[in-house]
Amino acid sequence: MVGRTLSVAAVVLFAGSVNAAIVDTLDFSQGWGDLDTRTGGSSTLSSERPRNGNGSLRMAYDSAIAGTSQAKASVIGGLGIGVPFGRVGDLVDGGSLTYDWYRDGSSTTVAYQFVQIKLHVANATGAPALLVWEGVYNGIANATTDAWVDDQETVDGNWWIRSGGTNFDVAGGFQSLNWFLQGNTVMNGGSTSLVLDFDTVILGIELGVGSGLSGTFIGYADDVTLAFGNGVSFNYNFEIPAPGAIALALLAGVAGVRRRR
Ligand SMILES: [Ca+2]
Ligand SMILES: [Ca+2]
Repeated sequence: MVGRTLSVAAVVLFAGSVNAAIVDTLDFSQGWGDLDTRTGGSSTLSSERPRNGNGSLRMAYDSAIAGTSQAKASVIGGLGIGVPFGRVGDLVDGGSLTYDWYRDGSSTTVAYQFVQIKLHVANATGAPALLVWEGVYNGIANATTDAWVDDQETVDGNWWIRSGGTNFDVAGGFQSLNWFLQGNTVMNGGSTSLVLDFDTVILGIELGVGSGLSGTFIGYADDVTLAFGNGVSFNYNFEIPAPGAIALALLAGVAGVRRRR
């Protein structure tokens, strides 16, 4: 119920606005931070494959360290605890969710793997679920390597849902966002997926790779754009801090140390 109240406030606050942000730290101070990167995996801001500036989000793992069932890198972005970006319905209705991705050719994991995108959502009762878009379920059997793929569109594709601790990535479970909003559910064993509705809101955007895959992976993502059909949009450009900013931060740190003495 709290989530629903906040959603109304947020829609009013951001109506018709374009919210573009540079993300050059993953400590959540700019909304983005580590969610579930595990031992043997890493999620960092990197200058190795810059995009729209001096950097991008680098995600990597090595299942020899992580273990195949654990190999994972994952970050999440949001507006704050319980503050929604907007309604999934307004995303489906003329909106778009895009990002740029890059798979390094040195990766040894299965050829369809690249950084994937997920939406953390809550239905009208506040119950949470995860909606997952993966290239392999959207006609990408072999990921492009050593080149950026620009503005990967996802909204019109196939998604699957995770709720109540169960992945519903089973036959019949790969559906449009609109199909889920209509209240349709998926069965997996004795579990049924959460019922979503047209008041379902987006609370977070996750970028990640893994788990469950063996081998090594190095990839990048950038230029995440969440645009609703009502004109509200959010854009995130992953960058590394400019040298001046690093120097200032170090000076501030030194000053802080001195003050504490
Ligand atoms: Ca960038
Ligand atoms: Ca782009």
